[in-house]
Amino acid sequence: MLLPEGVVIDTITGTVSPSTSSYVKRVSELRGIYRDAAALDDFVSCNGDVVAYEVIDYRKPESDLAFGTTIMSPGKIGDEYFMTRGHFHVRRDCVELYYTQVGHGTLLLESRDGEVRTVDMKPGVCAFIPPDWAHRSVNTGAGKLIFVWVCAADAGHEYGGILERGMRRFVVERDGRAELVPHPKYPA
Ligand code: M6P
Ligand code: ZN
Repeated sequence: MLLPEGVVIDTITGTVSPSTSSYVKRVSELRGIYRDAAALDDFVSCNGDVVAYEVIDYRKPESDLAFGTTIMSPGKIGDEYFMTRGHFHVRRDCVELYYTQVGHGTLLLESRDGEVRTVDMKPGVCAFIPPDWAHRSVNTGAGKLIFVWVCAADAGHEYGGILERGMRRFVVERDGRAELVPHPKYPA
């Protein structure tokens, strides 16, 4: 039987206690998502293969909800900010919530038919991710971006399309500010 439990999410570091699993993604593992592969190689030779983000899960067998945190380092590959891979959910009826605790970012969303939206990520904002919208978090701030996510435990991640063709916008730094730039394959 599942028992009630108070799970502590540290308001500063984003650690989850107790958690059930976690993983990190290092810059070198994210090669395919950045438009400038040479900038990625330069980054790794100058800074080492640093952790771009960490995902910590609380998920219990028999529970239909999962939650956890994502802790994103600040950084850029060329002019593109550190970001997650981006995915649709395999289950097309599943929503997800992202509640930002620390930092500043852009949540980039894209529907199956190519509509693009963003939600500003800053402390106190709970982003609603509707069913069947791809989502990618981009850390546009100078420090860590930490958010709590909640979704159906069996939502599943669909990465293929995004990885192959990219999202329709890049989030880049221009004159010290985050700006959206259309992907050349998909003019705005
Ligand atoms: C959020 C959630 C996770 C996801 C993670 C990283 O924390 O949506 O389910 O895995 O972001 O995003 P991605 O898997 O796209 O790299
Ligand atoms: Zn998701």
